[in-house]
Amino acid sequence: MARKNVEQAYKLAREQYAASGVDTDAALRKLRAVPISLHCWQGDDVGGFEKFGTELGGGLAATGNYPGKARTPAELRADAEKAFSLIPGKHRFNIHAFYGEFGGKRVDRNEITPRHFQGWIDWAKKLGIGLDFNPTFFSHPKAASNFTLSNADKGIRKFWVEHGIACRKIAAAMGKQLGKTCVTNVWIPDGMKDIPIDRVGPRERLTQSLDEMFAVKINPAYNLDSVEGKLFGIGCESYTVGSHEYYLGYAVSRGKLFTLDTGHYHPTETITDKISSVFQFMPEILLHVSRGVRWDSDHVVILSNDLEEIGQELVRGNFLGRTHIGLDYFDASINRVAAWVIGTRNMLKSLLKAMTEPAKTLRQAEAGGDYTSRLALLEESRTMPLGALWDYYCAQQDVPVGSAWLAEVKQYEQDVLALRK
Ligand code: RNT
Ligand code: ZN
Repeated sequence: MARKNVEQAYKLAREQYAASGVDTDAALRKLRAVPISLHCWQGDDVGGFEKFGTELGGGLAATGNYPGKARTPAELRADAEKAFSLIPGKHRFNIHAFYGEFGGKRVDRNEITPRHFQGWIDWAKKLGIGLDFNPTFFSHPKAASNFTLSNADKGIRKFWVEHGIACRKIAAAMGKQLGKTCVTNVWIPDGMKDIPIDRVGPRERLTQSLDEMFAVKINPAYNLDSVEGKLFGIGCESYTVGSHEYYLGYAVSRGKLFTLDTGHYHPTETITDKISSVFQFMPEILLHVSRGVRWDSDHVVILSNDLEEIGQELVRGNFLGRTHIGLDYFDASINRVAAWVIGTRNMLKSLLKAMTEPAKTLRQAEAGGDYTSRLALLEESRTMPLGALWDYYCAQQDVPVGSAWLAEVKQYEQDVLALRK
């Protein structure tokens, strides 16, 4: 679309929003300040760069065989840069521990150091972005039993505690060198396919392991820890040690962040109503924005009602300053750069939509008991010209407007991805 048309459409839209008391210029400024953390693992189907020969485990499954996935850190970085260039604003990159640069050596998980991530840190510095981090408690021989931090075997438990500590030190190095706080997310696959007799023991051991892992003091300006619960995984349908209630309690009692993954609840349960609830008892949270479809918790994020409601809760509750927004999905059946771009652009659109709802009028209606107006105005606001604001924002941030980004991804596929054989 011609720049002139984008500007004209924005002007008309701005007037329309202003009529309902909404300042769209202010909304765009606000949106500019919200970083989204792009997850490295969409770029290579959660493969990582270790040479252990272990398949993706822990109940995680990336299905599809779209050609061109990144095979090296350099390729993954190039792909991520391509994605960043098609997304308005400044964002972050979220790295899993098994994406370190080990120089062809077999470095075990409890031996990794900031040195193995210096390439990522230097790259992030060059781009002026922050990094986030994750210990990798899966795709490893010592995770084959599906018990890591809650394992009954002392040696295995110790190994994973050491991994967790090593990761927190790496994260601190990232935060320190980049001058941007890193958030480390702890997710473990521990659980059982069939009905357990002992639900207590693993949970007691998990608490002990986490306490040991977090006993090492790290400056919160460099790294913050978060813990992520889950309902079930593939091959782990009957029991998950780190359940929602488990980690909520752990996070509150230990002063940790809590991760809400949108794909980790009952299929009809959303996280919308959880956000303002957990914020009563903790200063900050981490979101893993994903999309559950039947048994899979990790489809590419679309601009669904569910996503819009998350945006609304973050904006209405004034929670953006206390929320770290990360994406978490992996689709190997479509172009992986496109998967990042689609999900991130949708996350941003949901926030922009929330930032431009007629908040004052809606609140007044509710406070005055006029629920008729609340519902009527909310529904009318759905068809406001959000697209015109979004296009203008993209143009302003120098990224492709509308679907023009797709042509760039296709070109990149032809020039770069197709050569990866
Ligand atoms: C798994 C969790 C976890 C992972 C990543 C790869 O169900 O959502 O966040 O997706 O660590
Ligand atoms: Zn997650």
